[in-house]
Formats: sequence, structure tokens, C-alpha cells
Amino acid sequence: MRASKEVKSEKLRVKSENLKHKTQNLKLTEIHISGAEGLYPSSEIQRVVRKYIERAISHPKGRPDKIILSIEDIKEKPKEIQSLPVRTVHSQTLAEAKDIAMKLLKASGISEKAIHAALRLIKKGGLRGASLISAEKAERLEPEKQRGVRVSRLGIDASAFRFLSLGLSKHGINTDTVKEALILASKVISSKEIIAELCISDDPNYTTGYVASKKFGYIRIPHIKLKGSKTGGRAFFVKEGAPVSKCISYLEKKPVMIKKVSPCRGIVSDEIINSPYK
Ligand code: WAQ
Ligand code: MG
Repeated sequence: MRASKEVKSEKLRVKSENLKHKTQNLKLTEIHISGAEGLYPSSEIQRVVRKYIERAISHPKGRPDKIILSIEDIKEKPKEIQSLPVRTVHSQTLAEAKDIAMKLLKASGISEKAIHAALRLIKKGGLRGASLISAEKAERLEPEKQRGVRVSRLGIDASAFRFLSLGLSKHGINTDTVKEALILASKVISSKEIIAELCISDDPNYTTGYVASKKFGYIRIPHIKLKGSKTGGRAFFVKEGAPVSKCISYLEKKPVMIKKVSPCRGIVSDEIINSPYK
């Protein structure tokens, strides 16, 4: 599902040689409001479509004037993976949150240059997908820079879903937002070419983001953005020199299902850098 709306471009060009013949040139640009994707058994289609439409028309970023739904029959048997383990750090300010994100990414092997590039791109916002950034040299790797790479064909089977919901509810975080983000991050990190991900929501009311990596798992970071900000985004850090088209094809096309759930913990007060998962 993809919901968007057209808005008048802020640049209002006024051509005026004399005031009587003033023409205004208003350009319309399409902005992305929300998106969602998943892998479901065919018996679930009606329910999921209803849920996606409900989400598209009640998004805090505004009401869309276009909703595109596409449904595909996936023939390939999904690859089965385990969800990343979940933890939340104790951060109370934007500065603290950024500091923790920085430390986690550096400890996962991402250069400072690449982390800064990711933060800059996410702050700018506007992408429908994620940007791919090389882990050392900080090069932007995705061919369509306006769009980014959209992860798709991902899901969780019914029994793993129940197990995950139970694990998250023990810590008061059993929400669609957390589950969807965890499913996405688990697929992203299962890609051979990707080392880590940084995510900040574009929902103005949602200020918790995360860093996911093979080393630390899924680490939730409260206050990674200020309330009210509509910009957010995702950056995937790719191993320097890894094959980019293979990586994109995995993220967009390879069906991947979570079959097993890793432990879900609550807020961890210990120094997280000293307790990698692997
Ligand atoms: N593939 C690639 N990028 C995506 C996708 C996707 N399927 N979906 C969203 N994005 C990008 C896009 O640029 C969005 O603007 C940005 O991510 C943020 O998306 O555990 O809600 O759906 O409490 O706003 C984090 C949860 C929630 C943390 C993240 O992201 C927690 C969230 P949103
Ligand atoms: Mg959002």
C-alpha cells in the first residue's frame, strides 16, 4: 500500500513585467504519506487490505488524495529467519539518543562519516524508502535517490507472531509500529551485504527510533527526534565493496518470513556497548 498527496510547491514563482499581467506558476509535487507491505496467506487478504486502507486514511501526516494497493501471488518459498533480539536503551534527550546511536553504529563497524551522512539524509526526509550508504566511504549506493529502496515481501508466521506479541507485551511495547519495524529490521539485517540500520519514524508523534545490527540486535532508542517533526527515514549501511544490485534485489524481491523469535527484553540500564548479542 502506498498513500500520497499532491501539494503546491512552496516556491511560488511570480512573473511580473507589469502588475496587470501577473502569472503564477504553481508546481504540484507529490509527497509520501504512508506505506506498508507484508506477506500473508490468501485467506488474510481481505482483513489486511481493510487494515491498510484504514491506516492510509488516518495517518497523522495528513489525508492522502491517492492510495495505491498492489497484491501479488508469490510463488517462491520464503526464506525462514529468526527475529532480532529486542532491547531498549535509557535515553532522555535528543543529544543522549544521538550519542547512543553513534556509539552503537561505530561499535558495529560503521565510519563516523557514514553515520553523519545517514543522519543528514534522515533529517532531510522525504524518501519513500531507505537510502543505502557504504559503511566506510559513506557513498550513496541506491540508483533511485528520490525514492530510496523499499523493503518488501516480508512477514511473520502466525505462531511466531503470537510469541512475539507475548514477549513485547511484557514490556508494554506490543504495538503494530514496533512489530512492523522489528520484522523489517530482521529482514534487512539478514541480508549478507548489510551491517546495520538506523531508523527514525516520520510520524510527528513517534519519537523512538532504533539501531539494528548483526552485532547488537534491535536496539530501541527513545527521544531520537523532537516531537512534532514530520521528517524521518531509514539508512542501511552496506559493507564497503559489496554487490549493490544483489543487495537491492534481496531487500525488494526475496520473500522472507520470520519463523522463530529471539528474546525481547525491556529497558537495559547496563552499558549496552559492552553487551553485544553476538
Ligand atoms: N522499506 C524501506 N524504507 C522504508 C520502508 C520500507 N518498507 N517503510 C518505511 N521506510 C522509510 C521511509 O523513508 C519512511 O519515511 C521512514 O522509513 C520511516 O517510516 O521499536 O514507524 O513507517 O518503537 O514512519 C520505529 C519503531 C518505527 C521503534 C519506525 O517508521 C520502536 C516507523 P515509518
Ligand atoms: Mg510513518
